[in-house]
Amino acid sequence: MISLDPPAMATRDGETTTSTIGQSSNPADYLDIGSISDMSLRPIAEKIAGGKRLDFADGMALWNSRDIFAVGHIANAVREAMHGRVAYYNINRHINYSNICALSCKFCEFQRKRGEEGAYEYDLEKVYQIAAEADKIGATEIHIVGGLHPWLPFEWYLEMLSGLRARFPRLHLKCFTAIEIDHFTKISKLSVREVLIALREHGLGSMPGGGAEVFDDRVHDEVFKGKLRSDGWLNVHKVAHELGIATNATILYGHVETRAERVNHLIKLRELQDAAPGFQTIIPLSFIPDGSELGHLPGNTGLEDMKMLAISRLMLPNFPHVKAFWIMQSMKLSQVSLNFGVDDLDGTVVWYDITKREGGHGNQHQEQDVADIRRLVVEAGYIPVERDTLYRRVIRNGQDWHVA
Ligand code: V47
Repeated sequence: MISLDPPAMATRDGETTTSTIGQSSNPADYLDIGSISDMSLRPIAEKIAGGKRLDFADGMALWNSRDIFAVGHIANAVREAMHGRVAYYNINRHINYSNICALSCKFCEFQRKRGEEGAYEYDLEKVYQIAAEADKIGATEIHIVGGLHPWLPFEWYLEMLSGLRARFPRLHLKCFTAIEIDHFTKISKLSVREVLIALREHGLGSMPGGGAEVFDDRVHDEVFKGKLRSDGWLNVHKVAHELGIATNATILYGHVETRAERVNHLIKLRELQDAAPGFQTIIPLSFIPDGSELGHLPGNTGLEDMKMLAISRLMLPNFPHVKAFWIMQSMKLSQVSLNFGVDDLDGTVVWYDITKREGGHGNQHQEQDVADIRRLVVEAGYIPVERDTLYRRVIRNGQDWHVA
């Protein structure tokens, strides 16, 4: 009989606590270095076995290797040491309250200008109605992000949070990317710290990792000029962590950035996590070209997706979790990614507007059934564990749930 308890829990500094069912928390115990035929990867495996961090050159060696199985094997040694055979998922609901955005990022198929066909904005009642549906079926989290709306005042966002908090006290509110927080500082004339404190007082539970894209000025100017630069994104998350607000991080890969720029992005995240811990999860987002201004680009292959997830696991030992967001990597590849360093499959999602297959004509109803998530996890040889936003185990009886 297998226990559903997480065998090893990662701490913020990347170390693991003792296993609850006697599994080792040492990556060396999961590595078979002799089986790695690509000799350029053996020193990397040795470093991992010795508990050492990888540097930029190691990151590039991983990208340059054609031995995808060895890359996965090394990443999985770290994943198994941190989480054993557990694979997390959550029951959540995304609300994209408006696609009206002051920015015009080339990769973004979601944004519309005021009055443009397809532009929309929800009123508060609509937000509450969606949250009510989620609460009714026993969701644990609402993930709320939107465009940089040019005329909604800061008070609207505060009212949205306090309205949700009052109506649905069980739901964790994971809301607003660093880009939106920066926008709120401009419309409220408050500092980042003051904005975050106000949001928290009104119900903000944690922050998602969106808007990071690629921390590089060249890529920034080519694809998302006008958006907050990397130092601004990192500062918002630093302040959030200092206030005790947990956040996530992303990287949007597979457009105009180089592999070296991806490795640098991961190193910047690792450095911030050292300086101001508070990141829970890295979510590598696979660029979907359909319908965007970069629609001529081919998008990522399956091998590139697997490598990106595995390399994220290896470059970020101080991040407790690596998440595959199945909307972008697909559910099938997300299942495979459990053997490439991934320990979290995100959630049921339900409606998602930001990316849709087939561009603007794709379906926004993108829902994953819990039974299917669990089946895919079990089939891959892992133990499905429902978590809440802060990675605490959820004990569930139908729509009723509580945190272990
Ligand atoms: O910030 C936009 C990205 C992000 C495209 O924190 C695109 O738990 C691919 O951040 N192809 C939003 N990606 C999604 C996001 C997220 C998702 C799931 C979980 C969490 C979390 C965060 O989507 C945006 C942007 O980086 N994005 N357009 C595109 N065409």
